[in-house]
Amino acid sequence: QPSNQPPTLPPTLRAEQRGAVAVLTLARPEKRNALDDRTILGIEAFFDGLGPQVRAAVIRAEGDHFCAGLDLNEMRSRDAFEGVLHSRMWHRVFEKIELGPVPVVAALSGAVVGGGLELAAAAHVRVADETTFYALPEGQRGIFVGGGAAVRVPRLIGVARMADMMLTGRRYDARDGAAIGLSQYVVPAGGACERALELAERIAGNAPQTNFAVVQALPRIAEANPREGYLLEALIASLAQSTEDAKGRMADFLEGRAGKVTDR
Ligand code: 1HE
Repeated sequence: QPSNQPPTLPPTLRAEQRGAVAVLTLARPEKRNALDDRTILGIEAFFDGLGPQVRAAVIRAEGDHFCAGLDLNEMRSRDAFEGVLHSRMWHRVFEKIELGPVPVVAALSGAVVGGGLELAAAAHVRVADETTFYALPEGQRGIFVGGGAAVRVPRLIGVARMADMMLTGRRYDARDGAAIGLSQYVVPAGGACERALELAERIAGNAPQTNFAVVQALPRIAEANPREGYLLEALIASLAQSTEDAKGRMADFLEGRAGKVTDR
């Protein structure tokens, strides 16, 4: 249950509030922000604890690398069933990002690999700086993705490109990654966080019913049978446009008080 008390986070994470934007920082640069269990559970606590004042979130990282993926030290000591439970824990936590209360922007740099790409893929908008590179080294380590990549990465780049990354160890740099859909933005080195915050502030200024529809409804509609998808789209569209908020925003435009799409 969200409360005004900030959640207790492990030392590998830091949270701060910037206006309506909640910022989560991966703070384990000495291990390239490798994700151990306490960090995954801390990410869950952060998203569970977002209060009603939060309208958007940013995930960023300290150091040169966004995230080196699963902490390989913890992997050695898991048996098969524990492995299933561990993977399901990642699924649960990353679903709280993807289908959580607010849109999430990820600020990427350096390595976005393995579980790091899985984490980034759960966000709604990815901003990569020019140092960013993507890889799925699971193929080289003799393992498989387990944090949702087999579902989310093909949505971004297709099965064939993901298979190539895993089979051949192919890396994509920031520009090629953006071209195939791994990020929506590429910015100069060191600029990802600032741009992510700008975008998050813009998102936070949207109508909450629109952000809700984009986060909760859009991915489900896109994957639904089209017959159900069109109906769900109609229901959500009607719900959004019948709010006082939407009526006010449309009147603002018609009466010359709101920006045009050419203004940005
Ligand atoms: C780690 C990890 C890690 C770094 N688990 N400790 N992910 C990988 O296979 C990627 C592994 N990492 C790398 O390829 C490189 O570390 C990087 C390209 C990300 C960065 O290179 P570099 O030269 O800047 O750093 P480094 O010297 O390799 O690493 C610095 C330290 O971080 C070092 O520890 P130290 O105690 O010797 O200083 C590394 O051991 C440690 N480190 N990455 C543990 N991943 C739910 S399924 C998901 C499956 C996966 O994610 S598999 C992919 C795992």
